Amino acid sequence: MLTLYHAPQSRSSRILWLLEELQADYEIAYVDIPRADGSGAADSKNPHPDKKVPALVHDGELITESIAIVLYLTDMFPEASIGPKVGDPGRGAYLTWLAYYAGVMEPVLNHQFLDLGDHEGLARTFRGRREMDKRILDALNRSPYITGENFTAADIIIASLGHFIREMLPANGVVDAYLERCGKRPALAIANAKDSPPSP
Ligand SMILES: N[C@@H](CCC(=O)N[C@@H](CS)C(=O)NCC(=O)O)C(=O)O
Repeated sequence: MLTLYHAPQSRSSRILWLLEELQADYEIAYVDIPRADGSGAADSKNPHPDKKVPALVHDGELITESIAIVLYLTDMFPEASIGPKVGDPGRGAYLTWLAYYAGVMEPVLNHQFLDLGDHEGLARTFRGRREMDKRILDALNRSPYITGENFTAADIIIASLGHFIREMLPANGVVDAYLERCGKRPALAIANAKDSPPSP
């Protein structure tokens, strides 16, 4: 059994989208989290060690960190063909974009949106927004999806950023078209309908 610990309109929303793409049999455990506006609170029901979302439990095993969850799930459902397997063409690009998101895009975007200023050490480690935008534009000018010709779970991660806050991705028509293309996925509409707890 798969259980997603989920808080609406958060980083776990993209895992909901992924589970729908995979046509997985899963249940949602809605949990509360502290929100930036001061509402919400840590939820004792949440098994995440930091009480964050997403958290996934599979037959008693806990998986945290969005990218670990993405890889765990696409490896678990290879028939959905949205995560190239070991030995498949495109596996390298898939791993690269997932790791680039967690290791570079998250820090660069957080730094920018929290207005933390420039530091030479940050540029050395992560580069910056200009380089990040170029990587994304180079990829999307080459092909319709971030890793190539086919939609993968890496698109769920990257497109979700732009669906949530458009300014997180480069201001460019190629990206607008990409967000529209990904936004039309039927699985996303199903996930969006589940993105809030059922009314009591
Ligand atoms: N690196 C983590 C980040 C998870 C995260 O920060 N989630 C936010 C929601 S968008 C959260 O749970 N915040 C609650 C808190 O900080 O206590 C991942 O990608 O899974």
